[in-house]
Amino acid sequence: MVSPDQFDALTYWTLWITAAAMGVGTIILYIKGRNMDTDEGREHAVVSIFIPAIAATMYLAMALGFGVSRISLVGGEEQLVFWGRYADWVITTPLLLLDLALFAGADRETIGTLLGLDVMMIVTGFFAASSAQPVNRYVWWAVSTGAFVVILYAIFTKLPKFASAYGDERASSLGTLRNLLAVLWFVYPLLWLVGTEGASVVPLGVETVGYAVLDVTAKVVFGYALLSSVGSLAPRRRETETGAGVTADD
Ligand code: RET
Repeated sequence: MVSPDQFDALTYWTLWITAAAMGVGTIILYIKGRNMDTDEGREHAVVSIFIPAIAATMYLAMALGFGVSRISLVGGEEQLVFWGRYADWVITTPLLLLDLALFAGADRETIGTLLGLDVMMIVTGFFAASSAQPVNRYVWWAVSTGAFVVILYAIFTKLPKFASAYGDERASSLGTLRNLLAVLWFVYPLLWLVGTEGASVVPLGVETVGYAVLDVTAKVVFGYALLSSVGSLAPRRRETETGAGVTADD
């Protein structure tokens, strides 16, 4: 835990504004989600709404200085670890991939593989950010990027095959959503490298703004686009009659 008065003004205010923006994003997706009139739509709404809600909590934690630690590097330099980001991402990035994979109609094996790789990517990214030995930071970065490359490979090669089985329209919407996700996600490891966790070419305030813009887009804009696509397509599954023959004990 650090005292937030140690942040520069840009970092401090960006954390607060993003916490509020994620709160607003949660409400927007909640309103959008309430209008989903299929089981499938409601399923996506639950997944999508939790994503900015979790981020709002973790941004609040960072703004209060709770989600941030200070470590000493082997060379004697001090390093801030914004572990709140990793706590956010380790839950929200698997949910984002789940949202996309469910949209494609992927099987459990593919969903499990994607989510497992994703957790590995974020956990090893956290090891990168927390390593005291500078060279080890890059070793972990490379391991994390390895997992990321396999995720990209899977969403570009496997998901389209599943989506095509449900028609051209779903396949084309999947392509658009997948490209949006891939472009946004691709920037994270690069920002990490140039930011204070890596080469420190970019100062903390700019890095914080960069992550904030990426996070809001990858969660709220992506979530809204996904729910809109779900709403405009025919459901993948046959709808069960609400509640018919189903009890809470089933
Ligand atoms: C790190 C650093 C180590 C290498 C790699 C990374 C990738 C992070 C990604 C994060 C995505 C976050 C999202 C948040 C949504 O709001 C951990 C930065 C590969 C891809 C989408």
